[in-house]
Amino acid sequence: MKETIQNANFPRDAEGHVYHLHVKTGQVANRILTVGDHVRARAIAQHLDQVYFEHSSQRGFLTITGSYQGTPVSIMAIGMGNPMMDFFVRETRAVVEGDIAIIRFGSCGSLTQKAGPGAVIVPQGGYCIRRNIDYFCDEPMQKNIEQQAYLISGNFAADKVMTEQLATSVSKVLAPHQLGPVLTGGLNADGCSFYSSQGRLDPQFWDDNEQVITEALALHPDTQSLEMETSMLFHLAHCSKGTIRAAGCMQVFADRVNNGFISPEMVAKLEPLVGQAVLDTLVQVKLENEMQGPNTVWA
Ligand code: R1P
Ligand code: URA
Repeated sequence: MKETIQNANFPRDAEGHVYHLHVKTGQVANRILTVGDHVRARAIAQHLDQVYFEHSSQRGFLTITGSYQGTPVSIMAIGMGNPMMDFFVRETRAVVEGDIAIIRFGSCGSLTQKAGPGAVIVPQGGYCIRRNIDYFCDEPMQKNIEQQAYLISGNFAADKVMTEQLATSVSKVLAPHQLGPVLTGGLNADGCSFYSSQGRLDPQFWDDNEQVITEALALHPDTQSLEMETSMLFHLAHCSKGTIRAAGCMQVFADRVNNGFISPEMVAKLEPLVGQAVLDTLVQVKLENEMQGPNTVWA
């Protein structure tokens, strides 16, 4: 850490940079495409007309802000898992004035025969599957908390209008290339782990997860995808007091039904196209009090 931080409740440096993303007001746009990995972010950034600002933080968050078809957008790589989504959403909310639209473009495992490797899923909502560590604890502190190894939450809806526009845009860019299919109308599940809570069996650990996918499907029969951030995004948008709208899409990397995995060649074809569709969708979203025009000093 290089800077002096004054506020222990919501840490920022003297210039107003938030602690983990290391961005300040004027460096992040109201329309944000977020991904897990830096390579995907940079591939999609090729679509920008110009780049105003770029920063890779000490904690691994990459922010690229520029314009797409004349509209300010940010592309942000945040790493993996619900905590990284929490850092990203809260610290972004702290530095952006006005409403925010966020679309996550990730990769996922598929739970449906209809979506093999290379399919794209646009979920209408999502929930979380969290490992209940008290189940594995010799001395749990709360009564009865130890009974289930995995806790399956209720559903959080994605923004309906953005989700419909996103599904239309993704279908439109993929159709000429005979890529897809694009699946809509189902749910995403965020696992707190790529392994245990996504039902991957690992003989090196005590996980009791043989039934976790069956249990999730019994509660949420429309589940199509398993990944690690999108449901948390929907949850935080739900708790943002109406200031954040969110949608998501994911390319199927792991076919959990037939045990297949996507090829690097397919990823190279799919990512720039889906990224373009996400940007096309983001610039259509109607937002209140957006920072743009002569009053915003970018970067
Ligand atoms: C696991 O391999 C990672 O891939 C998925 C999961 O959500 C998790 O972050 O998303 P990304 O491809 O965006 O990282
Ligand atoms: N990302 C995940 O979280 N799970 C998968 O199976 C594939 C990508």
